[in-house]
Amino acid sequence: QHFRQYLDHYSQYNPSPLSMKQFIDFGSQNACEKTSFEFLRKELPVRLANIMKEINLLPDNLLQMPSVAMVQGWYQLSFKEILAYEHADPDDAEMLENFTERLVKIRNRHTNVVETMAQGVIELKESHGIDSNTETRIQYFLDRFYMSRISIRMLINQHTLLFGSQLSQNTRHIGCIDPNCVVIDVVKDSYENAKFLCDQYYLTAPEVKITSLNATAEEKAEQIRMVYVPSHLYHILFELFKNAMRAVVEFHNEDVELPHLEVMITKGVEDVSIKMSDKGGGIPRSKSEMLFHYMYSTAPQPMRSDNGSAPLAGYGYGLPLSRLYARYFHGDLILSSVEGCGTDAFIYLKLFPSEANELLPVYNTTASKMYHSDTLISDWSSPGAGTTMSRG
Ligand code: W6P
Repeated sequence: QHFRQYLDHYSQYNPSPLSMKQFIDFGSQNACEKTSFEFLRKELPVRLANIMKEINLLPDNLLQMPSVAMVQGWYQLSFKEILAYEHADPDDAEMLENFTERLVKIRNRHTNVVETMAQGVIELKESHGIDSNTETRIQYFLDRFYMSRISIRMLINQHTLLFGSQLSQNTRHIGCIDPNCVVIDVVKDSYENAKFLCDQYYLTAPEVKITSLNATAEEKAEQIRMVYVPSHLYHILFELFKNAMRAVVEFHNEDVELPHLEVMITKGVEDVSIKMSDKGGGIPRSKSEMLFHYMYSTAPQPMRSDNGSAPLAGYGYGLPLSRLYARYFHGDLILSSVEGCGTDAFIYLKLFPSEANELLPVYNTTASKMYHSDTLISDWSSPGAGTTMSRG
């Protein structure tokens, strides 16, 4: 079969990260479908091949889990489907239309990848168990795998929104990018929706106090806008709000009044920073790192409430995925907790569209080494390990 050769070939190219500016420029100057097509028919196979090579390096017993095999199958099929356009004539209008429809089908095929991979990890845990080396490697893989997925969906979304059948000419958006994203609107929207869930689950929810500081503007109260993907920011904020609300309600379950959440939005020279503070009792430092562990989140199956509704937060991939969304355009998400008091969450987003580049995993020898067992032996002491001769 030629499939392996194509995989080897395309995986040798590095993915080409685009900046927010490039996405914008591309989408505004009477967007050219032909150019977009020519870029994607190479770039999508490159990004797919790069991550498929890493899937191949996963431990055998994980690869053999039915859910993981299924995800791998979707990737192989989509890879082949895009390769079919390798020699297509870019001036063929019918073919271009067909390509766009194909992208929509591919996007739909991959809708449940996150849940399905999570299921695969559960399957592995139940059938073989997961040692700490395997856990480290799966954490490393999932961060890269989901980041790759975010980036591929971004490319597909831009192409299908700009050139698809349902043209969205009337909005000020460029594809899924809002060049004038009003940050406080996304904060309020995500707060209201998290509050709705919180009210439903706990019959109460904390209020929020939002402050805004446009530090570089003449008028410090001026509305803070930036170039961003509102759906990504919403995803991050919604997740943080749910976690903060749960902490506050559960920590103050006997109290009549709940302490407010506080959100501060600041626009500096380089960054838009959003700080969300809760007085939900915080978490011990020993557990704070685990908030971003897929494995930790995967462990207990979420408790369902009496009416079957999902719990407000926790035990999901919400936080690790939110951090990936923040990092995707070279921002970040940092949690800082004070046990006994509360938690601050900081979202940092790059303001300059030319510096907000996609952050993409690259398949190379460094990446490949992460999947080989002999690299992960700790070179710091662990308590009680002194009597064991450990030389790796
Ligand atoms: C907590 C734990 C957490 C995670 C994410 C955001 C806020 C909070 N608060 O106690």
